[in-house]
Amino acid sequence: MTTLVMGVVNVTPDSFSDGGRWFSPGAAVAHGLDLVEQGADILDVGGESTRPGADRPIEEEELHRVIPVIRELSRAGVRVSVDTMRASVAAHAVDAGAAIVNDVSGGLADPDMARVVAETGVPFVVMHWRGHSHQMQDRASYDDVVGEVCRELGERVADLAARGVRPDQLILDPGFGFAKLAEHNWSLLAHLDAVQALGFPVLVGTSRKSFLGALGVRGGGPPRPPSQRDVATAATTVLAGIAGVWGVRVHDVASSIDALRVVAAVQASR
Ligand code: PMM
Repeated sequence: MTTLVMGVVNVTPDSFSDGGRWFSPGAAVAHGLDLVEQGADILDVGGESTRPGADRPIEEEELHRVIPVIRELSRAGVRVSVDTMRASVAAHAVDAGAAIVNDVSGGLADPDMARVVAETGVPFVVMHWRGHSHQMQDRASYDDVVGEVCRELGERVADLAARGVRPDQLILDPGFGFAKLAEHNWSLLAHLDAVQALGFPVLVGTSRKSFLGALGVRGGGPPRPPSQRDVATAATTVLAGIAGVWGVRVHDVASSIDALRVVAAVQASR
């Protein structure tokens, strides 16, 4: 099984790495089609920035941002996921053609999300989450980050199953950068096998995150800007590919496609 590449289409004015670049529907669709051209298997369309401290858009604004883009990309034959914490947005997105719901809160932010996911029957990405962006970094405290993330994801699985979501709908994501310090992200990347051992497909979303920007920066200097984190991101894609995860969620699709080609070529030569 080869690892899938999910290209990020943020239709937001304020996402940490590309906020504002693809904010009009036309620009977002063109960018998405470009990512598909580069080899993306799935496009993840989101209308809410989750960077630390970001304000949430109201529901109407989120719908206004994502639905036209999802409709047009789906019509063009693209497999689209909707990146949302709102059940109503997920439901409208599936109506507009989205084939996957990606919820960074794993169904915790909106009590109605489990019902919508159960009723639509689409795959559901359950990310490890400990709270909204203004509070999450206060909750980045662990004795054993790998054990605790796995336990908390397991609790989400049990809760969603109890609300009628089929286990075969679930994809788990350890939530890089969400209530995590750099050391926590590195531990999770080193132990993807523990997350996989929960028995579900796993999605890895390290792309351009600040723990990568801190690499090689000495003496507390400023991190490298997101635009200079794609080589490090591709290196994490190699690790994810070797681990055999289901998918990686990335901004720069071309470099992750190449990274996975390297993994495939090495594996074919064993
Ligand atoms: N990260 C972001 C947004 N959505 N979804 C999943 N499943 N996993 C992630 O790690 C994830 C996500 C934040 O990054 P962005 O601002 O570049 O979209």
